[in-house]
Amino acid sequence: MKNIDSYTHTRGESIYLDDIPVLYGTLYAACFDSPVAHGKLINIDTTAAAACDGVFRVLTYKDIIGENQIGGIIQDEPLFADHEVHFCGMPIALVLAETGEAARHALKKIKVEIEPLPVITNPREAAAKGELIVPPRTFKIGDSAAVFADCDYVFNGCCDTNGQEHLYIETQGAYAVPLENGAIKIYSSTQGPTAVQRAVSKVTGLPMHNIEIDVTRLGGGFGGKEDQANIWAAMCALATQITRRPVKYSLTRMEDMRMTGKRHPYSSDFKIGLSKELKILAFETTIFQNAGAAADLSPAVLERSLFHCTNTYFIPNVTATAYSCRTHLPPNTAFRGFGGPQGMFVIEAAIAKAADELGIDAWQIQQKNLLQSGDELPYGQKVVSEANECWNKAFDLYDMESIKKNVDDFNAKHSLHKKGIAVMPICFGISFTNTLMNQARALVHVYTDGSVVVSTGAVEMGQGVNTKIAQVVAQTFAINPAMIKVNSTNTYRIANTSPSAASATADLNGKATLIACTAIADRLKSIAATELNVSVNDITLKDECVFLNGNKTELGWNKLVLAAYNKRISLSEHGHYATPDIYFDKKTEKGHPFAYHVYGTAITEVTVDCLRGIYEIDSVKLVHDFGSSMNPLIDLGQIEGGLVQGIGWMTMEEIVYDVNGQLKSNALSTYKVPDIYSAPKDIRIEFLQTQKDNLAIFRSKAVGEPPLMYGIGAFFALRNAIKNFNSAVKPLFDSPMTPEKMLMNLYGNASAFREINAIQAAAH
Ligand code: LUZ
Ligand code: MOS
Repeated sequence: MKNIDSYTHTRGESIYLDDIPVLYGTLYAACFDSPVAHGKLINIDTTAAAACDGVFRVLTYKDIIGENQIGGIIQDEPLFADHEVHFCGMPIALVLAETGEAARHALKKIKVEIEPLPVITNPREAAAKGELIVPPRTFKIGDSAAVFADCDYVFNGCCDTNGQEHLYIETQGAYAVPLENGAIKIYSSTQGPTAVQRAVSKVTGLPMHNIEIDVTRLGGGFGGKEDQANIWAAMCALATQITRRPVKYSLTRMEDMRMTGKRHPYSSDFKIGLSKELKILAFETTIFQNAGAAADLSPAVLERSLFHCTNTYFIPNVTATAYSCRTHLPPNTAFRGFGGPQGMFVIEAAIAKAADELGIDAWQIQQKNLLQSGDELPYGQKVVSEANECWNKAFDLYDMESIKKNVDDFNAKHSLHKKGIAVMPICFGISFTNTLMNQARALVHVYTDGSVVVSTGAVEMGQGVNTKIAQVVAQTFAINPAMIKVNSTNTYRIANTSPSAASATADLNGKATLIACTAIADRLKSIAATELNVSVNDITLKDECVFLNGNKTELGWNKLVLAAYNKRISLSEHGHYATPDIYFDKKTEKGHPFAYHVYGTAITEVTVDCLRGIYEIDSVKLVHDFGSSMNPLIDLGQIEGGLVQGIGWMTMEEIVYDVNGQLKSNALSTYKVPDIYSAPKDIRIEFLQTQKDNLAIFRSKAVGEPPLMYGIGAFFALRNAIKNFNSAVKPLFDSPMTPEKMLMNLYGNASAFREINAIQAAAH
């Protein structure tokens, strides 16, 4: 089935937040944010701003009616700075004006007096000073310390991954509208309508039932709107509460890049022990997460890094410890993969290090340690593995032997261009790691003309979830998708939603939809049995008709629906789904947190111009474990998008904060994201079609996040190309591999780049 949004998308008619027609009297908001990363806030002077043309009012923390608090997991994040600022970009005041231009003009007239305090931007420095968001956590299986003594080879090292800007095409924003009796309706560009409702409730002091959140769709989320949409919605709601006027705030790109958190940068140490046969016997890692100035989702992200610290390998002895470190950067947040990619980079770096030292290809080690069904992960879950199936199929189908031979031949012939290859196998756990979040609801109404409307907690953000929801309805009722409308996500129709996140949205909301539709379909079948005077067991719904023992009857869908209505049978249902069989005990750090795992293997080939340091991703050829895809076109789109986003994170996207915590890469002129020219020249995607029973909707495995991690292969392929140019170089495990860093690696000693960076940072 074609994406139900493709018609309006291609015509530019799809409605995003900024397309909602504004009501008469709407005020436009703009936020004044801290120019300093850390300091005492002595004074805020808004008088000149308030006097500007078109300005209606300026709000600060003093105007908050409820609590000045928007922290989710931990209550450590004020909406507006009160006595201290903790990061550059921290909201301090909100200007409300008749136009957006007037509001932004007035921002320049706000004066703040801030007494600077010391700034920390490095997570290791924060940890050394005891600046932790939560106590460290350790996942442990076996006894790594003891086993290292028995290993034939032991290697250690360290690695770094940088942050990543979400760069959703639609920036953050909200539009609040006053309703009667003090209630407020908020249109929000959020992945988590209930999270917004809770934050607004706290800041306004209104009970949740007086706050309606409505989301038609987002122009991208990628995790950036899982929690951080709350801020702008809370600001607009507060402004509406105070002024009783509609208030809209749609951020400019630079406001968005400056004020919102990003993917967490990580810095990690590792130690890996292997046998002569290349079995990984022991692995230890200590990871330092750069959380930024407040918790946001960092503790949950940290947890997912630990869950993925052995990627798709069976390692019998593992000790992994993770620190969430408080720094003076904007609070970092969810980003596709949610700490999983950062955890997986560490084990891949450890394997590459071992391969370097042993003078072999990393894939010889990778292949020998792939998970088999029944293997236990460090957190106690035993897996149903497709790791070897994906790997073997990729090596056969794409003929790894000849890929390698072609690369070797090329490298022998060329001295200034070198190719490199890497294999990136993945294993990603599906479910929110916080078990309670794995629940969802759906509301289905069948109207007397036979048309159907469905509402769920799922937020459409371009990933195609609404199309999948419509497919569930169409399949269960056996009706044409044109008869189905997927309604906006609204907290009055669906309460207590989990955010659309963790790749689990179609699974959770699809299952709730299936439950609701099945209940209605069962009632309709009973009616049909009565009408036809037969047993209900002989009835099926097919082709918009009632079938009796496989034969079409005269009783069509519309007639059946009307018959049920005439008999006063409910044509509506509210379905509730909670993932069965999952649990996790944080005391022992053991359990079965994931409904299932998604596997895959990608082979990446790159060519480096060794004179200039620039490079091309020649191809990424992968085999992906889709289960039984319910929508191959949508799923292919997710694989391509995730892959390219992952490559961007690993190669060209470079977030730069200076030592004062100022974001230097604060616009698209200074922050480079992949475009069509930097995407792989050739992407091949092969389905590993499996019919195994799993908890996915229609056995169609979750596809949102897993493919991002194929992008990690690009880093290691580039690294291998460097070694093919200059075998004396041992490039650092320091992502992203920008062309600049590539050039330094090709010619320098490997640490020259770091030294230059340190000199540059000091000069800022
Ligand atoms: N969000 C969340 C997520 O709250 N919990 C998770 O486990 C998760 N995983 C991936 C992406 N978002
Ligand atoms: Mo996400 S990182 O699934 O919001």
